[in-house]
Amino acid sequence: MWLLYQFPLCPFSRKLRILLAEKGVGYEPRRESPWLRRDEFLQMNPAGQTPVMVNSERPAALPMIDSMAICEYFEETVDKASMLGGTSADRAEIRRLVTWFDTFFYRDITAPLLKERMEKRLVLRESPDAGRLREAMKAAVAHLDYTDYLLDNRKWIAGSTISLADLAAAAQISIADYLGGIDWKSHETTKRWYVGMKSRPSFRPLLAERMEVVSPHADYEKLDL
Ligand SMILES: N[C@@H](CCC(=O)N[C@@H](CS)C(=O)NCC(=O)O)C(=O)O
Repeated sequence: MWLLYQFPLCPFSRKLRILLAEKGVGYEPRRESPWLRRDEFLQMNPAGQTPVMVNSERPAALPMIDSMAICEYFEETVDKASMLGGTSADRAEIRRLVTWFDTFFYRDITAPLLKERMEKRLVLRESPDAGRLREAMKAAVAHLDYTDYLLDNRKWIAGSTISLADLAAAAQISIADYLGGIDWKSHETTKRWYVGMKSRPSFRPLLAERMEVVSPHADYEKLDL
């Protein structure tokens, strides 16, 4: 049995969980709060980050660390629902956009929202910084302008078929949306694509999950935003 160490608002774990569901790979989610820096978790992953995946039937095997490395492992070992397919050029574009969302969208939007709206409340017991929240929401507008542009020119984020880039984008956007960082007005193209992502059986169950002390806005799970 695969064990997945994660927490409900980790966008990297969410991307991986959508992939696992698309591929029909079963796993047991294990709640891990990286900010607690638990010794047993640090022994598994010295970087102290989620997600981490472990095969409980192979205790001698190394834990799998880093969402992209884990996604690539399942791409290579499970044929169903390829999310990194096509030509070498197609795969380069998919990887570019996964990096775009995992690095830039996370840095500019998801990470500051998690810090201000989740970590400060749950761990630091401080009020959020309104200026930082405003900056993250402004950055979200610029990022959604870019996803609008991509989706105006292609069917899916990285090309003509759904790929890991769509999973990475939907994971980051959904956590930002949970934390109230997305204004859907004037982003009709991305909104239509996101409603399609939300209605996938691989994604819907994740939208029902909640993080203690932080609730999403009323329309977060709705398909008619
Ligand atoms: N590159 C890593 C990033 C993982 C990551 O940043 N996880 C966050 C939670 S969403 C974390 O564990 N942060 C705690 C820390 O960096 O100490 C991946 O793709 O798995």
